[in-house]
Amino acid sequence: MTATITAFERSPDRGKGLARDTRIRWAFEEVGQPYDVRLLSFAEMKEPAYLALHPFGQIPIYEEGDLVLFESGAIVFHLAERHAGLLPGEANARARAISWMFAALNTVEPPIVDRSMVDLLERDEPWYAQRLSTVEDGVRKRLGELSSRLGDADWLDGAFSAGDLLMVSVLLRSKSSGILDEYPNLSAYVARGEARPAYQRAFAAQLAVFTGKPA
Ligand code: GTB
Repeated sequence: MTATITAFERSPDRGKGLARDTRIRWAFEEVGQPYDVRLLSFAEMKEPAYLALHPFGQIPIYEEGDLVLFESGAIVFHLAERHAGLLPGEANARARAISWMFAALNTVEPPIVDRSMVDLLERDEPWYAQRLSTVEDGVRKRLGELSSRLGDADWLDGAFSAGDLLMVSVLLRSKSSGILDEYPNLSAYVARGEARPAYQRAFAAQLAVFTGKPA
Protein backbone atom coordinates (compact mmCIF):
# COMPACT_ATOMS: atom_id res chain seq x y z
CA MET A 1 0.00 0.00 0.00
CA THR A 2 1.35 3.41 -0.96
CA ALA A 3 1.63 5.78 1.98
CA THR A 4 0.20 9.30 1.82
CA ILE A 5 1.74 12.39 3.41
CA THR A 6 0.25 15.82 3.86
CA ALA A 7 1.78 19.08 2.67
CA PHE A 8 0.81 22.72 2.30
CA GLU A 9 -1.48 23.47 -0.60
CA ARG A 10 0.45 26.73 -0.83
CA SER A 11 3.69 26.75 1.13
CA PRO A 12 4.60 30.11 2.69
CA ASP A 13 8.18 29.58 1.49
CA ARG A 14 6.97 29.67 -2.15
CA GLY A 15 8.57 26.36 -3.09
CA LYS A 16 11.96 26.78 -1.42
CA GLY A 17 11.58 23.36 0.16
CA LEU A 18 11.77 24.59 3.76
CA ALA A 19 8.45 23.18 4.99
CA ARG A 20 8.75 19.87 6.76
CA ASP A 21 7.16 17.73 4.06
CA THR A 22 10.41 18.07 2.06
CA ARG A 23 12.40 15.98 4.52
CA ILE A 24 9.76 13.24 4.32
CA ARG A 25 9.74 13.34 0.52
CA TRP A 26 13.55 13.11 0.66
CA ALA A 27 13.42 10.07 2.94
CA PHE A 28 10.96 8.32 0.61
CA GLU A 29 13.27 9.03 -2.30
CA GLU A 30 16.37 7.78 -0.45
CA VAL A 31 14.70 4.45 0.34
CA GLY A 32 13.13 4.15 -3.10
CA GLN A 33 9.50 4.01 -1.98
CA PRO A 34 6.59 5.71 -3.75
CA TYR A 35 4.30 8.08 -1.87
CA ASP A 36 1.17 10.10 -2.43
CA VAL A 37 0.58 13.64 -1.19
CA ARG A 38 -2.59 15.20 0.16
CA LEU A 39 -2.44 18.98 -0.04
CA LEU A 40 -4.11 21.02 2.67
CA SER A 41 -5.10 24.62 3.19
CA PHE A 42 -4.37 26.26 6.56
CA ALA A 43 -8.11 26.10 7.32
CA GLU A 44 -8.29 22.36 6.59
CA MET A 45 -5.33 21.75 8.92
CA LYS A 46 -7.37 23.13 11.83
CA GLU A 47 -10.58 21.21 11.14
CA PRO A 48 -11.64 18.46 13.55
CA ALA A 49 -11.14 15.71 10.95
CA TYR A 50 -7.48 16.65 10.53
CA LEU A 51 -6.93 17.38 14.24
CA ALA A 52 -8.00 13.77 14.86
CA LEU A 53 -4.95 12.76 12.81
CA HIS A 54 -2.52 15.45 13.94
CA PRO A 55 -3.14 16.81 17.45
CA PHE A 56 -1.42 20.12 16.62
CA GLY A 57 -3.02 20.63 13.21
CA GLN A 58 0.26 20.73 11.28
CA ILE A 59 1.84 19.18 8.24
CA PRO A 60 3.23 16.63 7.64
CA ILE A 61 1.45 13.48 8.64
CA TYR A 62 2.02 9.99 7.26
CA GLU A 63 -0.90 7.65 6.58
CA GLU A 64 -0.56 4.02 5.61
CA GLY A 65 -3.63 1.87 6.15
CA ASP A 66 -4.54 2.12 9.83
CA LEU A 67 -1.26 3.76 10.76
CA VAL A 68 -1.18 7.53 11.15
CA LEU A 69 2.04 9.23 12.23
CA PHE A 70 2.86 12.86 12.91
CA GLU A 71 6.19 14.60 13.66
CA SER A 72 8.65 14.65 10.79
CA GLY A 73 11.37 12.96 12.85
CA ALA A 74 9.09 10.04 13.72
CA ILE A 75 8.08 9.67 10.09
CA VAL A 76 11.68 9.67 8.83
CA PHE A 77 12.57 7.16 11.57
CA HIS A 78 9.64 4.94 10.55
CA LEU A 79 10.79 4.91 6.92
CA ALA A 80 14.41 4.35 7.94
CA GLU A 81 13.48 1.39 10.11
CA ARG A 82 11.36 -0.30 7.49
CA HIS A 83 13.51 0.20 4.42
CA ALA A 84 17.22 -0.05 3.73
CA GLY A 85 19.23 3.04 2.95
CA LEU A 86 18.94 5.42 5.87
CA LEU A 87 20.28 3.58 8.91
CA PRO A 88 23.36 1.38 9.24
CA GLY A 89 22.84 -2.32 9.96
CA GLU A 90 25.48 -2.50 12.69
CA ALA A 91 23.79 -1.88 16.05
CA ASN A 92 26.12 0.76 17.51
CA ALA A 93 26.41 2.69 14.25
CA ARG A 94 22.62 2.61 13.99
CA ALA A 95 22.25 3.96 17.52
CA ARG A 96 24.70 6.77 16.75
CA ALA A 97 22.81 7.70 13.57
CA ILE A 98 19.62 7.88 15.63
CA SER A 99 21.43 10.18 18.10
CA TRP A 100 22.17 12.50 15.18
CA MET A 101 18.49 12.46 14.22
CA PHE A 102 17.58 13.68 17.69
CA ALA A 103 20.46 16.17 17.72
CA ALA A 104 19.21 17.70 14.47
CA LEU A 105 15.66 18.10 15.76
CA ASN A 106 16.22 18.81 19.47
CA THR A 107 19.52 20.67 19.59
CA VAL A 108 20.16 22.34 16.24
CA GLU A 109 16.69 23.04 14.87
CA PRO A 110 15.32 25.06 17.86
CA PRO A 111 17.76 28.01 17.65
CA ILE A 112 17.39 28.08 13.86
CA VAL A 113 13.60 28.18 14.12
CA ASP A 114 13.82 30.82 16.89
CA ARG A 115 15.86 33.01 14.58
CA SER A 116 13.38 32.60 11.70
CA MET A 117 10.48 33.45 13.99
CA VAL A 118 12.12 36.60 15.32
CA ASP A 119 12.92 37.65 11.78
CA LEU A 120 9.38 36.94 10.63
CA LEU A 121 7.32 38.22 13.54
CA GLU A 122 9.37 40.84 15.41
CA ARG A 123 10.88 42.83 12.55
CA ASP A 124 8.88 45.97 13.38
CA GLU A 125 9.44 45.82 17.13
CA PRO A 126 11.80 48.25 18.87
CA TRP A 127 13.80 45.36 20.32
CA TYR A 128 14.26 43.61 16.96
CA ALA A 129 18.01 44.25 16.48
CA GLN A 130 18.88 43.26 20.04
CA ARG A 131 16.71 40.16 19.96
CA LEU A 132 17.98 39.08 16.53
CA SER A 133 21.54 39.39 17.76
CA THR A 134 20.73 37.21 20.78
CA VAL A 135 19.05 34.46 18.76
CA GLU A 136 21.82 34.59 16.15
CA ASP A 137 24.36 34.01 18.93
CA GLY A 138 22.38 30.86 19.74
CA VAL A 139 22.52 29.70 16.13
CA ARG A 140 26.28 30.43 15.90
CA LYS A 141 26.94 28.49 19.08
CA ARG A 142 25.32 25.37 17.68
CA LEU A 143 26.70 25.71 14.17
CA GLY A 144 30.19 26.29 15.55
CA GLU A 145 29.95 23.13 17.63
CA LEU A 146 28.54 21.14 14.74
CA SER A 147 31.22 22.48 12.40
CA SER A 148 33.96 21.39 14.82
CA ARG A 149 32.49 17.92 15.05
CA LEU A 150 32.00 17.47 11.30
CA GLY A 151 35.54 18.65 10.50
CA ASP A 152 36.42 17.58 6.99
CA ALA A 153 34.20 14.51 6.95
CA ASP A 154 31.51 14.14 4.30
CA TRP A 155 28.80 13.00 6.73
CA LEU A 156 28.30 13.06 10.48
CA ASP A 157 29.22 9.44 11.22
CA GLY A 158 30.45 7.34 8.33
CA ALA A 159 27.98 6.82 5.50
CA PHE A 160 25.04 9.15 4.81
CA SER A 161 22.19 8.37 7.21
CA ALA A 162 18.82 9.63 8.41
CA GLY A 163 20.85 11.76 10.85
CA ASP A 164 22.39 13.60 7.91
CA LEU A 165 19.06 13.84 6.11
CA LEU A 166 17.53 15.62 9.09
CA MET A 167 20.61 17.72 9.88
CA VAL A 168 20.90 18.99 6.30
CA SER A 169 17.14 19.68 6.26
CA VAL A 170 17.46 21.72 9.45
CA LEU A 171 20.55 23.62 8.26
CA LEU A 172 18.86 24.54 4.99
CA ARG A 173 16.57 26.82 6.95
CA SER A 174 19.57 28.90 8.10
CA LYS A 175 20.96 29.34 4.58
CA SER A 176 19.10 32.56 3.73
CA SER A 177 20.32 34.27 6.92
CA GLY A 178 23.92 34.08 5.65
CA ILE A 179 25.06 32.50 8.93
CA LEU A 180 25.68 29.12 7.32
CA ASP A 181 28.28 30.75 5.04
CA GLU A 182 30.38 31.50 8.13
CA TYR A 183 31.02 27.74 8.39
CA PRO A 184 32.44 26.58 5.03
CA ASN A 185 32.46 22.92 6.01
CA LEU A 186 28.76 23.10 6.95
CA SER A 187 27.94 24.92 3.71
CA ALA A 188 29.74 22.17 1.80
CA TYR A 189 27.92 19.52 3.87
CA VAL A 190 24.54 21.05 3.02
CA ALA A 191 25.54 21.30 -0.65
CA ARG A 192 26.46 17.58 -0.61
CA GLY A 193 23.01 16.81 0.76
CA GLU A 194 21.29 19.00 -1.82
CA ALA A 195 23.29 17.35 -4.61
CA ARG A 196 21.94 13.89 -3.80
CA PRO A 197 19.57 12.71 -6.55
CA ALA A 198 16.98 11.76 -3.92
CA TYR A 199 16.99 15.31 -2.53
CA GLN A 200 16.74 16.75 -6.03
CA ARG A 201 13.64 14.67 -6.74
CA ALA A 202 12.07 15.64 -3.42
CA PHE A 203 12.81 19.32 -3.99
CA ALA A 204 11.39 19.21 -7.51
CA ALA A 205 8.22 17.51 -6.28
CA GLN A 206 7.50 20.12 -3.62
CA LEU A 207 8.36 22.94 -6.04
CA ALA A 208 5.90 21.52 -8.57
CA VAL A 209 3.13 22.01 -6.02
CA PHE A 210 3.97 25.70 -5.85
CA THR A 211 4.48 26.31 -9.58
CA GLY A 212 1.63 24.05 -10.67
CA LYS A 213 3.98 22.54 -13.27
CA PRO A 214 4.94 18.85 -13.17
CA ALA A 215 8.29 18.00 -11.52
N1 GTB B 1 7.71 19.27 15.04
C1 GTB B 1 6.85 19.21 13.90
C2 GTB B 1 7.44 18.27 12.84
O1 GTB B 1 8.68 18.16 12.79
O2 GTB B 1 6.69 17.64 12.09
C3 GTB B 1 6.64 20.61 13.35
C4 GTB B 1 5.64 20.63 12.20
C5 GTB B 1 5.46 22.03 11.68
O3 GTB B 1 5.99 23.01 12.25
N2 GTB B 1 4.69 22.15 10.61
C6 GTB B 1 4.44 23.46 10.04
C7 GTB B 1 2.97 23.73 10.08
O4 GTB B 1 2.17 22.89 9.80
C8 GTB B 1 4.90 23.48 8.60
S1 GTB B 1 6.64 23.22 8.45
N3 GTB B 1 2.62 24.97 10.43
C9 GTB B 1 1.24 25.41 10.46
C10 GTB B 1 0.72 25.55 11.84
O5 GTB B 1 1.42 25.20 12.82
O6 GTB B 1 -0.41 26.00 11.96
C11 GTB B 1 7.30 24.75 9.21
C12 GTB B 1 7.65 25.77 8.17
C13 GTB B 1 6.71 26.58 7.64
C14 GTB B 1 7.06 27.58 6.73
C15 GTB B 1 8.39 27.71 6.38
N4 GTB B 1 8.78 28.72 5.47
O7 GTB B 1 7.93 29.44 4.94
O8 GTB B 1 9.99 28.89 5.22
C16 GTB B 1 9.35 26.88 6.92
C17 GTB B 1 8.97 25.90 7.83
